[in-house]
Amino acid sequence: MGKVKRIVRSACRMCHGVCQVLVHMEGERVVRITGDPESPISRGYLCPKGAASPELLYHPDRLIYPLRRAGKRGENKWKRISWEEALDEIAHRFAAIKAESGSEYVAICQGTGRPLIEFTVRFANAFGTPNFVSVGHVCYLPRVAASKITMGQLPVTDVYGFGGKDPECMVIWGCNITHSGSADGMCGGMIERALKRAGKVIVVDPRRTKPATDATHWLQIRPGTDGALALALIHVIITEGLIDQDFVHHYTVGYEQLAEHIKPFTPEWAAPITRIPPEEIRAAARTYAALSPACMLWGSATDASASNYQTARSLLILRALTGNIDCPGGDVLWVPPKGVQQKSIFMSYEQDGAQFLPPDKIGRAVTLGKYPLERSIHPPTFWKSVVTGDPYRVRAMWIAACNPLLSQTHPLVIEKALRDHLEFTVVSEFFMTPTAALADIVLPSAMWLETDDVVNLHKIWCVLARKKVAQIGEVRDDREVILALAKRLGLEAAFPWEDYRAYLEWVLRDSGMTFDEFSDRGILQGEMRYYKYKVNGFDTPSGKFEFYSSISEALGLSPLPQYREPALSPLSSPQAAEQYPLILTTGARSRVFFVSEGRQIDSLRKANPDPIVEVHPATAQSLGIAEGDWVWIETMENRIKMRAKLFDGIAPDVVSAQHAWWFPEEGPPEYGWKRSNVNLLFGDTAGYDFETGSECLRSSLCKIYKVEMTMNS
Ligand SMILES: Nc1nc2c(c(=O)[nH]1)N[C@H]1C(S)=C(S)[C@@H](COP(=O)(O)OP(=O)(O)OC[C@H]3O[C@@H](n4cnc5c(=O)[nH]c(N)nc54)[C@H](O)[C@@H]3O)O[C@H]1N2
Ligand SMILES: Nc1nc2c(c(=O)[nH]1)N[C@H]1C(S)=C(S)[C@@H](COP(=O)(O)OP(=O)(O)OC[C@H]3O[C@@H](n4cnc5c(=O)[nH]c(N)nc54)[C@H](O)[C@@H]3O)O[C@H]1N2
Ligand code: SF4
Ligand SMILES: [Mo]
Repeated sequence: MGKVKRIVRSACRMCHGVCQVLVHMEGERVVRITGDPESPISRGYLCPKGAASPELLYHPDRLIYPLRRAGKRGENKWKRISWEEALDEIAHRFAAIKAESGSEYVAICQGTGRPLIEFTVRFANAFGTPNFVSVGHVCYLPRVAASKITMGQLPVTDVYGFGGKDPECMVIWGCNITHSGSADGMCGGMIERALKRAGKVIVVDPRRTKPATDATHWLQIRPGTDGALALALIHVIITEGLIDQDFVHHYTVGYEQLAEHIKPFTPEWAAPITRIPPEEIRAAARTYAALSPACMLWGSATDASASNYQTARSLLILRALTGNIDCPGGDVLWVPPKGVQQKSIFMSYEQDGAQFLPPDKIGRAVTLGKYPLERSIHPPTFWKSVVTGDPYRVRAMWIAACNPLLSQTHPLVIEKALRDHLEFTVVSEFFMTPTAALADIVLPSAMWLETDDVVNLHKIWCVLARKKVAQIGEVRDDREVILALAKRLGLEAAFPWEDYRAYLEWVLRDSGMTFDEFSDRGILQGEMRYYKYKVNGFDTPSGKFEFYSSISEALGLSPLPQYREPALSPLSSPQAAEQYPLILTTGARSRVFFVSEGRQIDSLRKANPDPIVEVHPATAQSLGIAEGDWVWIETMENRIKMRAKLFDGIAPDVVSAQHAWWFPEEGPPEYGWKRSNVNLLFGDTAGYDFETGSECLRSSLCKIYKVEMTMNS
């Protein structure tokens, strides 16, 4: 007799997670994932990563039991232990270090936003450690900080048509989610649809992306100079009188100062910096200002830059000058669904558990933080402190959902910290990774098909239901693990829930629904209201949109937007550029991999088998490089190997390299992580943005040359 077939509606999370999907089951087995055509948030969209979910679920290399190190660090000798043993040992070690040295001697590290963040941040706060290490300085948080400070909340592109209007003009600024699938709670499929409907499209990208090919204006910017372009656009809009008078007059402060400040930033000033001709800058500014509504989709390209906060402020100012804030088809402040606890730290500053931090630990005395806009600890600063012991040496660490050896800069320092200096490291993971290989305890985590959830990480106008349909080995949802650990450490005040299910019920408590009822509905939507600022003002000190930022000023930062040239560039360091004549941008997303993930998943790896660096054909020819050749990419810090892909949609002196490459098939201890890891190319030479600690991952200097095939190479 055949197995019973059924379909479960759920929500994918092979990336940050935004799409509603149908999980096709045969008996207890997940056989296929398809997009859910009835979903209002993703309307049937599915990318290759989502489709590969069953391959991850059933992958033979998955971690399925807790492991304790049995040999030397990195020797790949492990002993299977029970969850009880693992949790007892972790609790015992963390508590002992807290008693002996202080709670700040235990650090928590998490990578990009994933559901567990609502508990890792809370756990760090409850335990009392300020040392929460995250990649926020180069991803998303600079935009969140700029938005919070300038207008109270992060504006999001309104492409769903709730207000009865589609965007007439769309700006796609350093973002490529129609290719990668999704970011920041936006679905690439929905953007594709909106692009087709929009009259005009402006793309700001050094690479000719798909939307750039079809755009009204493609501004092929020199990497790292977005801040200059933004200032010039502001200049044109103000000097040509293209502003939305009503919005600017009634709902903003500091227009006079901005207009004065912006005078020198002409298109002629910006052209040699950005390499965009002044007339193109003017034309794009006029298009953006003339069409209404216009929205702007921004991405991580401006985050990993020398002045990310200032650039984000400029991009907010452009939206405000043109009156595109909180209007149908513009950039809106979503109204979340009623009755659902906003557990996302991006929505509610209370929910991150800050209230549990002991008052004496809020100050900066014991933190390793040093940047005024930092909400978590700057990774390069952190890892160096572990190696040098300056100002003190953290003793234990819990790395949950992060692969710092691949995703962070200074990986050789990180390796040394993990191998030689940390006394006790726990890693929660799906697979053994180069990072997990250096841990003392490895915990197996549940992937999305193995967990129930109320999904509202980046989703703003809706929450989605995710359903547990499978269970491999002894994997557990990370939040279940954190709850169990919190109990052992006496942190019930911060974690009052009996178990993970009780937590989900609490999240829905005021909605009048149980998790099962919610799960049947699949989605809960907020009721969108536009122009809320007309009634409530903006959540800023002045109650208005702040062109002139009072909070920036109070923090000692420039209250009006600025541009800073990256420290390594043909303009700022011409001598270095003689030796390293190419501009290197890294980390443009692969469609099939999520950062360092997916390299062991066959269907995905087939689509992108090797690490790729895009090179202009003329440059390749002059260097004797052919399509598919292995080349060295060398910076002042190090060199790595990738395969050249010839692409005439990039400037001749710019190359774009994929990030986070390792080779699971090569096995422990290193899994080939030192061969093609782009983050080996970044060190201290470029310095850090003094406001956020950001690193210029999108604009550095390099040279490339062909790998001579010898026996050793
Ligand atoms: N050079 C360069 N470096 C970059 C970037 C760049 O553009 N250029 N981008 C930066 C950006 S924007 C980001 S956000 C960071 C991302 O950095 P990371 O977050 O470290 O990246 P990932 O490789 O996606 O995730 C790390 C690990 O988390 C595991 N994982 C996934 N989901 C879960 C889960 O639910 N539980 C647990 N326990 N583990 C899970 C995966 O198996 C993976 O090994 O990288 C940054 N690094
Ligand atoms: N498939 C897939 N999806 C992902 C991820 C993934 O790894 N794979 N990662 C997730 C994460 S953590 C993030 S943060 C988001 C990031 O997603 P996005 O914000 O879309 O960022 P990227 O794809 O990294 O880069 C977008 C564009 O920026 C361009 N770019 C490079 N340098 C510059 C520059 O200096 N200025 C400008 N204006 N543009 C530049 C690149 O050419 C690229 O086309 O995606 C998320 N979604
Ligand atoms: S974009 Fe993300 S949520 Fe959507 S199908 Fe792809 S991996 Fe899943
Ligand atoms: Mo990110």
